[in-house]
Amino acid sequence: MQPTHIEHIGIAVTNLEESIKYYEGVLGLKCYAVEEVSDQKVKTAFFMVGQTKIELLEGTSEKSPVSKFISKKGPGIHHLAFAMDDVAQALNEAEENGVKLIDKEPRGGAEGLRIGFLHPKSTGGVLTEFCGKK
Ligand code: CMX
Repeated sequence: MQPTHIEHIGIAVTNLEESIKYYEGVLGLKCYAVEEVSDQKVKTAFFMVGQTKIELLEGTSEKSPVSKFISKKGPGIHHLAFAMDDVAQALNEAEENGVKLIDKEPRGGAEGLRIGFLHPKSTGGVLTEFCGKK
């Protein structure tokens, strides 16, 4: 597989609106979209820095992986997403290399992208996402 770039850095936040104020007011970035991804139980806000995206994530229910993460570790960096030309193929290759997958098949994520997660216990503690158009 060949990741083309870091597609985004996912950051878990307790309050999306408050966090947007920091990224816009202090860092001078522009929030270009807010989107709820019901499948993932999150509300997201996006900023571009060069070709890398920052994705703020607020859980929409106590069962959200993001809410669970914050209750255990507090807010902060939640995951790293690599852009892949073919997410399904990249997931298969990771599994062939002994990585435990959270998603065996790509599923729908924010911005209409196909996404799939690798388990942090197989990736040196970093929740890792592959994302792309297919
Ligand atoms: N980064 C690193 N480690 C993490 C983690 C994260 N984001 N989330 C959980 N872990 C660790 C926990 O610390 C815990 O480690 P210990 O056993 O050493 O304590 C272990 O993984 C298990 O965690 P848990 O709290 O018991 O949670 P679950 O096993 O129920 O779920 C995970 C963990 C990663 C499988 C789940 O969060 C998941 O499926 N994540 C992928 C989906 C997701 O995060 N969606 C939100 C973003 C969506 C988007 O970007 O659009």
